Amino acid sequence: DKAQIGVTGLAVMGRNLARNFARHGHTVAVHNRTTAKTTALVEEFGDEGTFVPAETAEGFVAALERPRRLVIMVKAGAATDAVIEEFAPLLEPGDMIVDGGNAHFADTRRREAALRERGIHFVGTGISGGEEGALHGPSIMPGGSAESYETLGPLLEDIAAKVDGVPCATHVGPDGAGHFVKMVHNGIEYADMQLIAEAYDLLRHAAGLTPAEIAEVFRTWNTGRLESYLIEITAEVLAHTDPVTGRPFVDVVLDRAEQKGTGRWTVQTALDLGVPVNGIAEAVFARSVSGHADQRAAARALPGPARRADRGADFADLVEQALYASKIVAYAQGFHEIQAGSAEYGWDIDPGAMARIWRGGCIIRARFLDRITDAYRADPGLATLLTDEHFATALGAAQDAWREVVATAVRLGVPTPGFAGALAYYDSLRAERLPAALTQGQRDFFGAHTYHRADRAGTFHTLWGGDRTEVEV
Ligand code: NBP
Repeated sequence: DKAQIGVTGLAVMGRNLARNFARHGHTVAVHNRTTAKTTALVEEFGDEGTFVPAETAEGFVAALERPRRLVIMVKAGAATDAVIEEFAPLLEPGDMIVDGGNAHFADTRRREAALRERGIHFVGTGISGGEEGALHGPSIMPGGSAESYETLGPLLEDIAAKVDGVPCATHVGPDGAGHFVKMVHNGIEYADMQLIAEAYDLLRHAAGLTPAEIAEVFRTWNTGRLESYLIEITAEVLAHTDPVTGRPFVDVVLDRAEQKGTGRWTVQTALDLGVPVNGIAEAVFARSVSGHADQRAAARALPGPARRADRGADFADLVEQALYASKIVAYAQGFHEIQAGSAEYGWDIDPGAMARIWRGGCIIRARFLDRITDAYRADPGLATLLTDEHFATALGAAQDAWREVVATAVRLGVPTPGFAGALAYYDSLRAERLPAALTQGQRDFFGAHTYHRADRAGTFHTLWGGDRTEVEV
């Protein structure tokens, strides 16, 4: 019997995806550059389903039923190109190559166009949820042609996470749309994590709670509107005691956050698209700041307020409100980027469907995502999530607390770039007038860059070096 699907690249992700397909009753061809991994997979997990191990690329392709569905799970970048070049010549028109790695969407667009010329569907697919998700049900964001989704979709929906019986997989849009949405998903994840970190820092240094007490606060939050995987694991991490020293685990870990790059891509792409994602950018920068040990050591003696924990335990409720409001902003910015990318590349992405497929499997899975789906269902043309009725009401109710939390942080010298940046974005969007008018005046002064007037149409320049009359240009 031929295999319905094949997976090449059997490191943690590929191996678990292959097992997931097999556990769902699909015959899975498996292949890896180093054959030992293929053999090990079949030896260890062969009883979970039907695997067809292949030692060679030819053998792997021959094991697949047509049209062939071949999933690549190798290191993103040059390895992906090498594997595509290895397999594409062996395929026939109508076959599909699914790249489940963390590719940059621009690479996916390039690969899709090149393979389309050869009649092969290239399906750049965002897969979120890490190792565990790959095995038990990830969130799956496939791009590529709608035609490819007809044959591929049912298999992907089979192995995806389910929430209320609905699979966390859907066709995102053509060519690089899937990897684009996965990228923004990761950017939002960075922002969410940063906001949670700031909440912890404030509870610790402004309210004087211990990590164990803060774990309890997060556990309580996880029963309310903030209920999410990230809040849940935050409580777990904070409650953990280092077995070596007996101290809170969070106090023995080096405070230097690392990153693999998808958050950075989200911000770089946002800059190219002209989308203000300062909440996500602050999160990327916060990780970056944490890693600059030299600057941090040099700056340690700079003056600032003593971190006197002068807020009581009731401060936690204000922090919860600031966290929820800032989170709404981060998601609003991420969805703005998705909509801008969709418009730029003609992808026609349904933003509500993205929130729906993030409800399970992935790292940012949360109760809150239903609200986003509802918001876009109520108004598909929604300009910003902030003005959706539910979110606008929540922001309105939270904004006093949000300001007080940011003011407290500033007063005590606790850095909260996420909370403060999100609040500044909120205030910028709601401002009747922005000082951008002054910026335009300066630009016209030094560079004759011209300006528009609020009171009449046309493009104008003031003769700053002369008699300062205004000319229409
Ligand atoms: P890695 O990213 O560590 O890649 C290892 C795999 O790539 C091995 O199978 C290796 O074969 C293969 N490979 C390499 Br490296 N160069 C190759 C080449 N030139 N030709 C053929 N095969 C090559 O694996 P991973 O951690 O399982 O991740 C797989 C993909 O999934 C990556 O793109 C990663 O970014 C993404 N990922 C996603 C998540 C998530 O949560 N969504 C988590 C982790 C990873 P070998 O065995 O012969 O060396």
